Amino acid sequence: MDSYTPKPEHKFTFGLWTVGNLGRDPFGEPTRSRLSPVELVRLLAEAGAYGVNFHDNDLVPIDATAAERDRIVREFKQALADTGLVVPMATTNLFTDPVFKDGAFTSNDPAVRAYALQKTMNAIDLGVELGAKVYVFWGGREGTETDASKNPLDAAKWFRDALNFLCEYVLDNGYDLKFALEPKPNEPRSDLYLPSVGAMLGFITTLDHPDLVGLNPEVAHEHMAGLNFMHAVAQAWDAGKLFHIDLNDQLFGRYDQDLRFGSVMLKQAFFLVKFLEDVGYTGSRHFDAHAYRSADYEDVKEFARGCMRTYLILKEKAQRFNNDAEIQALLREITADDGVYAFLAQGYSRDAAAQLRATPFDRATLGARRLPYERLDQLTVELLLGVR
Ligand code: GCO
Ligand code: MN
Ligand code: MN
Repeated sequence: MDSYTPKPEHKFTFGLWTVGNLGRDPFGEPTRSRLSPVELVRLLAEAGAYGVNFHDNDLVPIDATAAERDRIVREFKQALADTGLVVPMATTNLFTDPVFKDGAFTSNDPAVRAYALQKTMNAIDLGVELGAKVYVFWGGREGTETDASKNPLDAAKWFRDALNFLCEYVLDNGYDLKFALEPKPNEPRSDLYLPSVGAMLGFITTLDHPDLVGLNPEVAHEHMAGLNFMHAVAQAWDAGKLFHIDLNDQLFGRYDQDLRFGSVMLKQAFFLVKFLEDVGYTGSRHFDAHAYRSADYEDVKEFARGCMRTYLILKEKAQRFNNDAEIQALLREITADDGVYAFLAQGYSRDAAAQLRATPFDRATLGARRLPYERLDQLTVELLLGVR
């Protein structure tokens, strides 16, 4: 037990599909044998996780009979009770089965769109039964290879209709559940609709119940698009839409890597953790990552421990940053405000505009202002490297 030991209050969660990933890739067969949901719950409990999330079919196979479903859910609930793990989030698999080869809610086939709705209603019931308060929508196949195949306006309408229908379903059933949309730019489709956090935020404003719908941003997905993930998270937070978060790691310009949190872009991970802790984000810290294909299940456990441990180390580094006298002095210098422009704080008024027009500005002095960002960044790097 050290200060980097995960505790329930840290809200570290993993999907069944993360530690349960079999190590399959487009070029290779599985390298790990399949563990049952109950075995995965035990593995996560041993690693120190707080919660476990799932797609409907991670838990209940797509062809299960009602009796099989009931037995699986009963055994899973028992494993949760035995280990103390909870289920904060659930989601639907709308991408594995060939029926979804052209998308689910945005399939060109109205029967597939209807089936996707029915599957999601059932999966929402399952998630709520197990305690989920957040329901994620990752549109894994909501996209195209050729734009000859689909009009993006039709796709937007179908996706909107589906979310409106499902919001009503949640309200009609009195469920305490919010939706979190997860954007991704591509993979497995060539192009996915609503590819970034910003795109999703814009889309949500077009829904019938925008208050019920927020974001589940993922590190890897914004990195795949070459974007600054922390900035995207900040925008979602600013809009009151950071309902959930998928933590992992990913180099720019690569295929979807789903690496252990903080394992490659350490500085970005640091600023992300610092942001989440500074603003007081209270939702799940969900790790949507996979162990290397070379890992056995002992190493998978190390992978899970590593995600949480790195988060907690970075959290401590963020506190250190906030308490570092030299860093804080530099920040005070950079953000110094003598109050001269306080008249702009209330926004526009005729008086404020008149006062602003009458204010002289010395551009040369303003342009010559000292901004010691090199020093600040070097101090940050030294702090991260452990010599500060
Ligand atoms: C991916 C996605 C998924 C989703 C998951 C939950 O790139 O495969 O990140 O892992 O997060 O389907 O909806
Ligand atoms: Mn992903
Ligand atoms: Mn994800």
